[in-house]
Amino acid sequence: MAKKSHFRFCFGPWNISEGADPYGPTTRPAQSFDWKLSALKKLGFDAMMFHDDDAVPDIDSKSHSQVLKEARQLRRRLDDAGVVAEMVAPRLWFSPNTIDGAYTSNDRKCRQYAIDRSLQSIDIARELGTDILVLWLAREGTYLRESKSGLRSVELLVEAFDKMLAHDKKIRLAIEPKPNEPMDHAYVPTIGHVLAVASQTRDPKRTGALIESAHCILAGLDPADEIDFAMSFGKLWSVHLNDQNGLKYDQDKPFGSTNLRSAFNQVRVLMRNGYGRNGEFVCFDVHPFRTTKVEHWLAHLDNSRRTFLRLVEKVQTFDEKQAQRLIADRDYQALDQMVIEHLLG
Ligand code: XLS
Ligand code: MG
Repeated sequence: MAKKSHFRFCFGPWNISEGADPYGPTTRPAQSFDWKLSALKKLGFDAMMFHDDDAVPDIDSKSHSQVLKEARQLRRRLDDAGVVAEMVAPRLWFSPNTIDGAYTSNDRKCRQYAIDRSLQSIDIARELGTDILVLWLAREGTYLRESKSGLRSVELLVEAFDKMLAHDKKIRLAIEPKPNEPMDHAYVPTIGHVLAVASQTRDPKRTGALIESAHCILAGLDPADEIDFAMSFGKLWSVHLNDQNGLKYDQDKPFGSTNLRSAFNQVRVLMRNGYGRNGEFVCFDVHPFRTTKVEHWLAHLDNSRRTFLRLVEKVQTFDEKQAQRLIADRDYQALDQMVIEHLLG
């Protein structure tokens, strides 16, 4: 019997997506925010993540005071539903102002737009009661390297982060690295890059990381090792667990869908390092397959959580003593088979 798990779970409204891809339109009709919120409750999740314009739709057409008013209204809806806001993330990849990047755009006015929008997202986060600002640096990179200077881009990133850290003494920046897509090459592709940039900011203690499994795989790295690395610096403040079949477009598959052993190792390091003990949530950044029918629309979220909890049991029942004996004997062949049979059993 598994011991009760302390983990709390989360997803974002964009994870109930409609099936559009670059080659075809949506395959499911859009659902309202209220429908998504009640779906989250029904599935037994505890928190929701928000882009700034998930929290306040059409954000660029509204005044700052109107944005904050709507954020406060959202907070009341969340409180009534008993749901926590896990984070807010400025969506800096849709606007005409972010075509050439946001903080690293070559156009000063566009850089200012990105900073203003980020500072406003911090104000939204405060209204929603979260101290985490997630920064997926979507367009901070290039299609061709000659178009920007990498050194100058790091300076611009640090300047932007410093402004955010100065804007609110409590906010923590959780940078979500990804090596490519939409860009050819991104400037902050891995957790090592995140921590290096964090060390240059005015408050490295408040600058940390969010790890997404698929993004690690796209960088050719092992998500469990990336988790261990971030946690050895006390810097893992959120995770986007999902899966990815090799070096392809960003797939956001259900957790464990492609590589169950990798998923087991991710859960194992999270448990070993006490993830969640300081209030961190387990978030799934997963999408339904395009083929998914409306009646099966939430299965990818429910399944990711089920798989995670099954793997918690697998970690709890893994024979650590036997593993240690095999390690001491340097019998890694037997250790390999032991892991396989444990997962099959
Ligand atoms: C995209 C990212 C995105 C962030 C949130 O690849 O995973 O969904 O998690 O801004
Ligand atoms: Mg993500």
